[in-house]
Amino acid sequence: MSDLIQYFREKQLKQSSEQIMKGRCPYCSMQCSMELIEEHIIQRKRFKVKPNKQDPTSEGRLCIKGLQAHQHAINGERVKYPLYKIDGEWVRISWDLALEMIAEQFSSLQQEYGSDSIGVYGGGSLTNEEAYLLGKFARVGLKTKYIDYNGRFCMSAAASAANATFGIDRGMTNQLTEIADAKCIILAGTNIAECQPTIMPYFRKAKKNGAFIIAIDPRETATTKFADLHIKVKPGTDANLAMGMLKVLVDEKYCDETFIAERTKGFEPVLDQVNQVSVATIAKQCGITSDEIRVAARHYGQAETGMIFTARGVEQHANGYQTVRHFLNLVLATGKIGKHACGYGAVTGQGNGQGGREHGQKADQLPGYRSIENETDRKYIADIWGVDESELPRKGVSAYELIEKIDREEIKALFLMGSNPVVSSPNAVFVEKALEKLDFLVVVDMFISETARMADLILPTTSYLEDEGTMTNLEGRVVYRHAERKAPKEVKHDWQIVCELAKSLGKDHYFTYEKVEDIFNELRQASKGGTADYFGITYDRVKNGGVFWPCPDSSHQGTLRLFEKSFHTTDGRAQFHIGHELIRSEKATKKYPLILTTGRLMEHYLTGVQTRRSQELIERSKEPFVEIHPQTALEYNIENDTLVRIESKRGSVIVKSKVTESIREDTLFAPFHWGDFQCINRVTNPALDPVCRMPEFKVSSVKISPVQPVKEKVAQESVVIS
Ligand SMILES: Nc1nc2c(c(=O)[nH]1)N[C@H]1C(S)=C(S)[C@@H](COP(=O)(O)OP(=O)(O)OC[C@H]3O[C@@H](n4cnc5c(=O)[nH]c(N)nc54)[C@H](O)[C@@H]3O)O[C@H]1N2
Ligand SMILES: Nc1nc2c(c(=O)[nH]1)N[C@H]1C(S)=C(S)[C@@H](COP(=O)(O)OP(=O)(O)OC[C@H]3O[C@@H](n4cnc5c(=O)[nH]c(N)nc54)[C@H](O)[C@@H]3O)O[C@H]1N2
Ligand code: SF4
Ligand SMILES: [Mo]
Repeated sequence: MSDLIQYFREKQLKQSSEQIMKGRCPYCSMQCSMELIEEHIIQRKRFKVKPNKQDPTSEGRLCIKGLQAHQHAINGERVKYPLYKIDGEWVRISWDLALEMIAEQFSSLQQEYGSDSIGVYGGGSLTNEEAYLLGKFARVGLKTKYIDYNGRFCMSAAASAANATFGIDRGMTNQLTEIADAKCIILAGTNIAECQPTIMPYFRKAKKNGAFIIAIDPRETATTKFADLHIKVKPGTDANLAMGMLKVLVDEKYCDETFIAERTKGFEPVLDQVNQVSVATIAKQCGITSDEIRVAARHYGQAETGMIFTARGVEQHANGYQTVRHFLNLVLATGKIGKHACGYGAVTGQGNGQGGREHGQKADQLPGYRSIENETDRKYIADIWGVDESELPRKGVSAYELIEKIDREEIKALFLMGSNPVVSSPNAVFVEKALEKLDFLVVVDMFISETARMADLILPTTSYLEDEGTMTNLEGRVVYRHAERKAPKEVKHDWQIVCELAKSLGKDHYFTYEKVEDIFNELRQASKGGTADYFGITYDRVKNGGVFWPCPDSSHQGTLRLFEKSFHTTDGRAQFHIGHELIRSEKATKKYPLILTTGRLMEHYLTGVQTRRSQELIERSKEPFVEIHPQTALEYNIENDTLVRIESKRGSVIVKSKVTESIREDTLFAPFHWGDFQCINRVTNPALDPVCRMPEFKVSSVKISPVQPVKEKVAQESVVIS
């Protein structure tokens, strides 16, 4: 018997293997790194995930999503070869045929309707190299001006506000380690505890050191529970709140006059504006008390050091640009910037939400944060790319407007890489109908997402464990992503797909890279001298803990803290903002009496394509819901944990109710991680910010009603008939 056991043990050992890999979480902007141990025991695979203690940003932490991220990468539903749709059925085809087909379709459409008849849509999960390449491919490979990406729905308000105020858009002005010494911290519309969980210890340290923490959110979250003061603001009124706080700072003399005089401009008109507002009126507009505004302003004004963070809660509005600028007025008025533990942070969302917005995926942008409308910038990039400046297209339109152009049949084909707009765009019913009008839709993804389902052709791409490159995290630190797992045999990297497609379009001479580092080296050159200057950042340097941009040469240590001496504007001064026109496109009406806001849950990531394929995560959070206050639930006859219909003038969804006192009475909240009839974006509002074109994801006027069980409904109807 023991011989037999011994025999099987030896056999098992022979068939077992272990691979140790370095990796970096594919999800949020913390970009936590890890070590993965993949064990093969006979036929079974087992993963162990260990955080990387040396990671300077995560400091050796991983959240629940990072610990489970491999589950989607090894999921059996991964697309493993190109798929072509014939009569509604997916058919496996070869790469050669797939690429030939795209080239043929794109070329013939362009011949008939012009270069701009093809659109390109990218994403903030792509590496810096891939985001750069996609921008170049649109302008040089396809010569279309229509490229934009999902970051339009994410960072555009904060980015445009920071550019206008400071002359540069790097999400955080300081390193995370400085948070510990900030004595007052304002968290405006940011749920860091659930959206960047591994950041929390930085804030816990600050609290331990005596910081006063203020959270502004219409509902209670793990973040507001951690704060000392929770201002339960009415959605869409944050700009007013910030203006009220500025009034208190001015009236009670908390402004730093020397800083204002020496380092800023435009304060006088702001003073005039502040003198015209009343804290009591603002409190009423925001659905809060005057005291809350005063307490918050005094704490921030009195504190020696302080930081303000904003995220999508205050940014995803048709007045998102203005709202962020009003918060930046607070930073400038108190001079709390450019010094230790003083600064601003737009908490970047996606894994490469920072780098993805710097190197050319945006409609109006060239690499290095250059402008596609600036003649010098155009010439510089045209030279790097080896084309004539006159050949470069001009600026295109934002993501939602691109979909509107598809609806108007001005754009005939779309090349989509790294996004799921059928679920993530506002007014999703319209978006789906628009995409149906395309002559040809190509989707590059790991899975058949809700959008990929509509494609003519799906090209399979590699996952975070397989695709090497650099990412720029929420601090502005450029980091290296190892890719040590072998990709499934027929699956290609996004950058390879772009290069091969360029080749089939006869443009291969512009895309001659042997390895991904070659693309990064071209990006370095292209960004040289630009606002987002990566020239001094090399693969050797990023492999060693990462480098903060701007980094103009290889002897530069990288810019850890921005604005110590001057701002990035032409005269070096930061610009105050005035603005009375606080657009809120939808108000509660008789027909749609409630305000719906949307956001995230800890367990899921964006449209859920990846996290809904993780056993562990879906078990923790199976289905969507809507948070509703008990008083409101009573009014609309809604019981806890029952099906309800949420309806706006655009569409409706059915989700479960979650009756909770943690939300304002006039507000509903729903996560957006699910598709089809549970996709909350069927209801949301596509009103766009006039400056940055951010949609109003956080304010939609809606009504809510219980969905009666079918039996009950039939019984009721039969009574009516008889
Ligand atoms: N678990 C998880 N983490 C993520 C993501 C994810 O999908 N899941 N996504 C990543 C990405 S791409 C992003 S952009 C970030 C987003 O990170 P956050 O912006 O922090 O996330 P949200 O949940 O969209 O919004 C934050 C909070 O804003 C509140 N809010 C809603 N409307 C308003 C308003 O009008 N005013 C104010 N003051 N607050 C309001 C919501 O109640 C919510 O608690 O998270 C990143 N991290
Ligand atoms: N109602 C509401 N809607 C929102 C928001 C909100 O707060 N409320 N937030 C908005 C925000 S901030 C964001 S960032 C967007 C995000 O919205 P989307 O861009 O739709 O986000 P994802 O779910 O990440 O979709 C990415 C798709 O690309 C695939 N993918 C992942 N990594 C890669 C890769 O490396 N290469 C390729 N080719 N494919 C990849 C995934 O499988 C998935 O199908 O949603 C926006 N929509
Ligand atoms: S989801 Fe964000 S916080 Fe969590 S492990 Fe991944 S990168 Fe880190
Ligand atoms: Mo985002």
